[in-house]
Amino acid sequence: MKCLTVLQIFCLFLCLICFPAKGSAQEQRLWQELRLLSLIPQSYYVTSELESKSDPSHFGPYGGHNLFDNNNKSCWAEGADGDGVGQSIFFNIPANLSAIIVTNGYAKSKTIFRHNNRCQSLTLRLWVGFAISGKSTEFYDYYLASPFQQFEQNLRDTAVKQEIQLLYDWTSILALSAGKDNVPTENVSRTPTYILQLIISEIYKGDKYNDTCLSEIEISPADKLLPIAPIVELKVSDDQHVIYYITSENDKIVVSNNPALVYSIYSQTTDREWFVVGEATAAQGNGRQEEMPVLYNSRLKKRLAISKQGESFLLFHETSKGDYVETYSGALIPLADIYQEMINER
Ligand SMILES: [Ca+2]
Repeated sequence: MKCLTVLQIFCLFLCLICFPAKGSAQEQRLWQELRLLSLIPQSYYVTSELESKSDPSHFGPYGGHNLFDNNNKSCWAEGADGDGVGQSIFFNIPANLSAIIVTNGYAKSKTIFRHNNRCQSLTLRLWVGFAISGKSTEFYDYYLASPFQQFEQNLRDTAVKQEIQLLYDWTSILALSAGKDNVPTENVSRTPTYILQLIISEIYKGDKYNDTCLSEIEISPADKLLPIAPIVELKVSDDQHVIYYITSENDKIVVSNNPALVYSIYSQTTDREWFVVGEATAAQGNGRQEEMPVLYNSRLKKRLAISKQGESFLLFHETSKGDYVETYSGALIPLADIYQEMINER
């Protein structure tokens, strides 16, 4: 048996110094299971929430859904023991996303903002995930995911919106997604999902409660248009049984298809995300068919027959203060409230 000489040992040592990172980084990339509550338009998962409902079919008053409702009067409040440091939210984002906009604390009022903890610093960790085939349930989608890059971001102690630039190396991330590195390939979708995790790492102390809150997370509007193409036209099929829309990418998306009904569109918002349609039964009988005006959201593919006041919806009012739908008697209902109602109906 030949013994290693001092020179050989030295060379081996040099090799270990010079080439350790490349091989080991690939071998050490760990994949673990993550799950997101499957919701339109935003899937998410929170590690805890205040006054949590154990049943996933019901939202708690401070659940993660409040982060994506475009409403500062609702917030996610973590529900762990202590001040909330270490608690986090996961949500999916489009590839190449350059920024998110957050509203810190419980922004409902100045007093409520001060009463509760706010985020002083967040760790923003980007995961690359692949949906696990056949594992989705009614409520959750499961991913095999690996943390890719993370950075720390301080937040100002204010209820005003603040932008966080996402300083990720998307070129490398997209290369990874395309199959480099040891990406899992068995029993997972080939399409990558990008999941952003915000971890509370430091807090501003509330003067009354010890729960850390965050009111809103918005995907930067400029980026939002990338994955979700604008709606250019809302249409009813020639036989009047199908409502669909055409996107700027020329995709045809069916909102409702019901051979028992005939549809006619009464009114729509400028972005065509909301419309009122007259619904009548398709059965041919004697006499005139009554048409019922029904409010629809195109993206959610959901309908709301009558308002809380028990009246029909008719026209839209788009103002600088917000968008409203007018009821038959002239009451104006914020579309943001109806959107929340539709999201809550599971
Ligand atoms: Ca909110």
